[in-house]
Amino acid sequence: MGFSKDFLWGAATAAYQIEGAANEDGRGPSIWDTFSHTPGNIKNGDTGDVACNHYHHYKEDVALMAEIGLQAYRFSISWSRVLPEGTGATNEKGLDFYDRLVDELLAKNIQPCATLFHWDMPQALYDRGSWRNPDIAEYFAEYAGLMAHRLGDRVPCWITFNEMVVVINCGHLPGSCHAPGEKLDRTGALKVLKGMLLSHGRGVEALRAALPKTAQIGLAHCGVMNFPASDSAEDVEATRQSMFGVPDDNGSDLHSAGIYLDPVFFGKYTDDVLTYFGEDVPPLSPEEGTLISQPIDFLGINLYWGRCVGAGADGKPETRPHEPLGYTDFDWPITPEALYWSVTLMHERYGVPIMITENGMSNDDRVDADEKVHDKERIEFLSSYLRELRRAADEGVPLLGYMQWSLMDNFEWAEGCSQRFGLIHIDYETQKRTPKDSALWYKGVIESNGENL
Ligand code: IFM
Repeated sequence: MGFSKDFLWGAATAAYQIEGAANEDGRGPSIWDTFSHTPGNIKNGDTGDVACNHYHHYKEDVALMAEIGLQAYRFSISWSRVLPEGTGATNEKGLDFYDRLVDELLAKNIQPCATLFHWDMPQALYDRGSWRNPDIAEYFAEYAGLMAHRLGDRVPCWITFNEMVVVINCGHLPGSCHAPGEKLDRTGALKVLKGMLLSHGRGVEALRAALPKTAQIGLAHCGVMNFPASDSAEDVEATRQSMFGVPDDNGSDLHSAGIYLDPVFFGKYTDDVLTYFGEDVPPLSPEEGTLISQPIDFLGINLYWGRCVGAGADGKPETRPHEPLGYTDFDWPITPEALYWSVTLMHERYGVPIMITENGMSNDDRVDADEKVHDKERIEFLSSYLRELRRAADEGVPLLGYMQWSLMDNFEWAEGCSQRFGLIHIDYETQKRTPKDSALWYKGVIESNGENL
């Protein structure tokens, strides 16, 4: 069966990671500007001030996308570039940038897919209480409506939030290494999450009100994405529990999809979650549940690796030893089976079509004497994961597309520019772009619609 004929092959990026032009054309500061400029927060003192300078190189970048044969491009909008204070006065030059980017993509027959929030909250809104401000969902809806009115005639695919899991775990808990660098307890972090969930709900409402009926709206989730030690019903059930239930032997408190996605799809938490978190979890009224669980059209999954899980003697999930295919430059284990299982189990639970909104690896890529980048590790990585995705397609899981992370090397948050995830190599000194061997390989995959994997 393989991938459907309208399956979209693309690549993804995020505004703060690539755009640069941090202080140009009226853009307001975001929490990532503040965080990256605070000494000691980012490896080598890197910032996103320039990054890939995509703001100025976007035409060249779109031309490279077309050379690779991309059918879709997932990018994020910098909230503070279009609304410098997060609400109120708009910045015409910022809006104009996204207009031009979208037009350039369409001219090359590449479908745009816009993410509204990929972590760079306007600093002005953060200063007003951030996700704890009782008006935050209205501000988010204002932003969503603004972008939908501006780009909705040309952008058919929208994502509200990217990885709430990472926003909470890396930005708001002890040990946080991402902006805003808050160190809250569990109660505080769950309040932040509630603000994001309500904002997602109001955001979907605002998008629906402004977009054509054909628009596809989703959100992008990561978190625990495990795979069973065997195909036995017990191990598969234990894997389900590890992904959607309360923490298992190796899970940390705030990773389960049950905390993030159950409210989005069911408007409430399971009894297990309520019992486990007790009073730490802020209650959701029926009206709030209905708002948060506005129907959406797809679930985006960002998948890099997973844990091998089996059923313990009591049936509960336990982590099993597993030899990965290798490790990425980030030291993440290479576990392609996690892709098959995550899309299968996520679709089973939530029932909507799935889009892979991120998948890829960081690698120690260099431009060789022949002026090429021979990243055979990435080709091996991507083919092994894509074969697992095709297995899910063969079994009938509805899959909308695959957005490789990332189109180009970029500012990898706390790691600065040291981790290279791109299909395109960036020389940060000269801003020279060099498509890697994996880009050429991906072109062949796209042309064969994944048949040649
Ligand atoms: O670079 C990030 C991206 O912004 C969100 N998902 C994971 C990627 C790799 O760490």
